[in-house]
Amino acid sequence: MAQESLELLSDTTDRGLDRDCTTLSRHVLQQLQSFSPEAQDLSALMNRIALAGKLVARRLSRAGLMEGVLGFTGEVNVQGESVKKMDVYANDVFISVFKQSGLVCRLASEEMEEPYYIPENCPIGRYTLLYDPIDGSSNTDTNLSLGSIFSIRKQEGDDLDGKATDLLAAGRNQIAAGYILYGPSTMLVYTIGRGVHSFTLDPSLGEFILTEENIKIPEHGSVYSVNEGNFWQWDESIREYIRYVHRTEGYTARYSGAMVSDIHRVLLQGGVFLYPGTVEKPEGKLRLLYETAPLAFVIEQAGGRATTGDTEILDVVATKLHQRTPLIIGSKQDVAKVESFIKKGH
Ligand code: P6P
Repeated sequence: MAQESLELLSDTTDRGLDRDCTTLSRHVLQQLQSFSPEAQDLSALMNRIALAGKLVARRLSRAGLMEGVLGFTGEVNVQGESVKKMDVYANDVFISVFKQSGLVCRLASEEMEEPYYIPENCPIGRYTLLYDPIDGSSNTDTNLSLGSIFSIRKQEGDDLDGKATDLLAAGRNQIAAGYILYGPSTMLVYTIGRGVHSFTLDPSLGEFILTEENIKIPEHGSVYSVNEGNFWQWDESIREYIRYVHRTEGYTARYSGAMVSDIHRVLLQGGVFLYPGTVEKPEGKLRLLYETAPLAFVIEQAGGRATTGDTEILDVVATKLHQRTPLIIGSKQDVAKVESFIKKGH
C-alpha cells in the first residue's frame, strides 16, 4: 500500500482508536483535569448513569419480544399518572445500579413519593441522584423515542429528619445533569458545568463513546415544540405566540410526546420547546427537580435559556420534592420571543 495511504489509514485508525477510547468516565476526568477524590466520584457516578442507560436500552430494544415489558402495571404514581411496566423497571435499575456504587445516599424519582435512602452508603456517599427513569413513557408501547433524565446534587447538611429539604435548593446547585435518549441509537448527553457533551452507545463495545464535545445551541431555530392540543387551556399570551408562529414564515412544529427527544432536537438544531401552565394548572405538568432543572442546566451550558415565563428555571427554589413548573426552553432568541408575548399579555 502506498506510503500516503498508510499514513491516512494510520491517522484515521489513530483518531478512530482514540475516539473509541474516550469513554464517559475518562471524559469526566479530562473535563476536570484532575484525579482528586471529587473528580473520581463524579467519574464513577457518570459511569453508573451509563450502566443504567445500557440496562434500560437493552430492555427497550427487546420489549416487543419479551413478556411483561410493555403495558401498564395498573398502579397510579405520586403524579397521578398510570404507571407503565417500563417506568417501574427503569426506576429499579437506577436504584440497583447506585446501591452498589457506595456513592449515592439518596435517590429521588418521579416514580417515588419519598426519596429512597441507602443508609449503608450514607456515611460515605454524599451525593443524591434525582431522576425521571422513563420520560415519555406514553411512547413505550409504540416503539417511539424515550428518555431518562438525571441530576446529581451534593448533600447539604445531615438530613437528620429524612425530609431531604436540601434537595429543594435552586437548580444552580446541581453538580451534574443530563439525559439518555433511547432513539435509533442510544445517546447520553451530560454537563458538569463545563460545556455539554454527547456520547453514543456502541453496542459492539458496550460503551458510550464520545460523539460531540462542547455542543452549542443555535441562537435561533425554526422548530417550535408544544402540544397544541392544549391550546384552549393556555393563557391568552401563549395563544397569541402560537398564532404568531402560525402566520409567520419559517417556523415548523415538531412534538414527539417525549421532551428529551424534542429538547435534544432543539439543542442540535435550535428552536424552542414549551410546556406552559394552563388555566387549571398554572404550574404546568413538568417536574422541576428531576425534569426541568436538569434540562435547563444542559441547555444553559450549551448557550441557551430555560424559564418558567417569569423566572429562570435554575433560579427557582422548590417548596416540595415533586414541584412542577411551566417550561420554555431552547435558543435564546426563541425563548425571548415567547417571553415577549407573555410580557405583552401582562
Ligand atoms: P402531553 C412525558 O410524560 C412528558 O413529561 C414529557 O416528556 C412530554 O413532553 C410531555 O410529558 C407530554 O405531555 O400532555 O403533551 O401528553
